[in-house]
Amino acid sequence: MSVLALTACGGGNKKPMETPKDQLVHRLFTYAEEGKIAYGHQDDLSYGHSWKVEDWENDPLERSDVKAVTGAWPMVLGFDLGGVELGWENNLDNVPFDLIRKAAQLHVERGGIVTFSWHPRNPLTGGDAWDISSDQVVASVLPGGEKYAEFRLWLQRAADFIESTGVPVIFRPWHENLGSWFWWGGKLCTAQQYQELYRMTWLYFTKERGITDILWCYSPNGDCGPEAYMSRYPGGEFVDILGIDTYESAGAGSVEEAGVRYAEELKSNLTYLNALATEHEKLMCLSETGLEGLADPTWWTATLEPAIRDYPVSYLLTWRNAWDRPGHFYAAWPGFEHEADMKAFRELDNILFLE
Ligand code: BMA
Repeated sequence: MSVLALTACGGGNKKPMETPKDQLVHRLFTYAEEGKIAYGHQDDLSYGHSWKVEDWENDPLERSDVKAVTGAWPMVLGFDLGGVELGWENNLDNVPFDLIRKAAQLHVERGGIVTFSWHPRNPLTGGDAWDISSDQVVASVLPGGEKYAEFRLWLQRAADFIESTGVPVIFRPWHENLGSWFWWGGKLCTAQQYQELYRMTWLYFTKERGITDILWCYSPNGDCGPEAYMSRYPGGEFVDILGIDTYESAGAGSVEEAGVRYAEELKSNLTYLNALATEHEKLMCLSETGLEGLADPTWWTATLEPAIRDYPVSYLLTWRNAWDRPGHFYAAWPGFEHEADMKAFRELDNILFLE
């Protein structure tokens, strides 16, 4: 306990000090209660559409596609830890972990919120997170499995990195667990194995390492219904936020039709998520969403916002603007033909950016 905490507890005041995690939980609950939704963007300070930070040590990390378009940074900054488990210097998308640490710290100092996803490699085959050639991978990392000892080292490296940031973060490991595109996906392990994997991760961080300033986000892919959503839920003790990853996809038909479909799906997902969050007394968020390439000129204000405004979504995160893949972007960038709509989105009263 710190001296400050001791002082706060003294003088007859028995109320324990709020931890950074408590503060973040309260902040997100307040957003939800007030009908506000924080906007987030993956990798925002490290690169954008056709640019990237080269010399992170001497870079103020102020550049951002979102800021260039809207005048403000995203409130939530996402990064991915893929590669940290092997001690890589850069993550799977070539962002240096030292840059990620610096950006996370700066962003919190500026008043923002940080979230980490994790696409770890496949510990059994040596492939990447998308290597689904074996359905024995989760079994292999659980106690008694052939990769258990090695996997503990992976957890250690991930925990070391998160701890080294010194800031509270929203962590959402083992995401999109109902689809079968990651080695921890629906057809690749049983529900019980999945739950053991999630709990083992939580227990290692929380109990073995004492890293308690993490908000744990459970974020299955959407469009599944409440039963499927909860079918792999690790349990209330291990989760702070109920999230959902769901994207608009072009599919057949026009851009307008795709938008209508997405908005309907989103609303039905958020309806059951809201009921579950209320029942389990958890926060809720739209942990990943977006429309790759933003072909819909009014996607932000006419599709996304109307679909989410009536739900207590504490934050939403759109995916990355790849610097080296011109069509792989989920936020507007300066010069993009439909950039005005994202600026209009930022100006809405219920959407929070980082001023
Ligand atoms: C995917 C794509 C990939 C990327 C991965 C992890 O959705 O953006 O290019 O490597 O996320 O960030």
